[in-house]
Amino acid sequence: MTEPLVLTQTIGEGARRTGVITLHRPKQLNALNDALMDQLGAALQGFDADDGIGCIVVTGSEKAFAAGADISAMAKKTYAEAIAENFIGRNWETILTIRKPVIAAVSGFALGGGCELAMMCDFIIAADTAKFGQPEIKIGIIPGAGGTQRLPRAVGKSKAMDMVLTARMMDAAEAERAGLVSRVVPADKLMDEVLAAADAINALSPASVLLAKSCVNKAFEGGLADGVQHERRIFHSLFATEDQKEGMAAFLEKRKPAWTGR
Ligand code: DAK
Repeated sequence: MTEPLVLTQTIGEGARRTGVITLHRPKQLNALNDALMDQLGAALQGFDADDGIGCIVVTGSEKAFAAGADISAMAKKTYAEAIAENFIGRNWETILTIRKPVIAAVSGFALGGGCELAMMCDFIIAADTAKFGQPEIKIGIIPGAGGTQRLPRAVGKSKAMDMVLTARMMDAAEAERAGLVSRVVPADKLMDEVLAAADAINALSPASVLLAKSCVNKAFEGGLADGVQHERRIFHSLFATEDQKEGMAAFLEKRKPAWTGR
């Protein structure tokens, strides 16, 4: 049997646990190829469909989250082949269809397609060893999995241009200052911190979690007016749930809410 390119495990005790997906091509620093992206997509969809899972974590190794798209698999690709195969579009963006929160736990290199994959997650928690970059320009291409669009939204135009045009790497401290990552933690505490964040999410009302995620993502996809209008509709719709009644009643009664997911 061939070795899997992603490893999955379920962590936690409560009614909703955390699904952890570990990218696993250690010798190639988790360089992303089609087979790995197919397996990642299947693992994400499996956890998304599992009622016992509240939150999903995508991580890599200590040395690399992922060092980019696999250059050896792309080197000879022609323009006609890239179009015919729908390269990237076919299976690299499954993560964008996942409704549950997906946290990227990044240690070491997150370069090229690896940085783009991390940015497709809902938020990034980084080890102090993390290094982010879009170095594609050094190999005669440009970022092709959303990097030119998501990086400027995350860090602003000037820093994104700097990274995309010079191919320089950004360390974890700079990534936190720039807003690319939500927190930086010591490398040996990375998974503890990420699993604690996931647990905090697992304890919340599943409906508000899914809808809050979709609203924040809306801010990234369209214009401000559309986003605010979308948020208003979703906000109104939450008043149809039992969890809204329970959450507010619990606050007023100074007790913990008992979520039912209804
Ligand atoms: N692809 C394939 N193999 C890779 C790789 C990659 N991206 N990155 C590393 N490896 C392999 C190395 O070749 C080496 O293999 P062996 O020689 O041992 O067989 C092994 O991993 C260990 O790497 P190093 O020996 O280089 O390790 P170091 O610690 O010295 O250096 C490094 C680590 C991350 C700085 C270095 O490996 C590096 O610069 N890697 C390449 C980083 C990079 O350029 N990444 C961007 C890839 S391009 C598109 C859409 C999207 C994309 C493209 C097109 N279209 C829609 C058309 C996306 C493109 C990319 O992501």
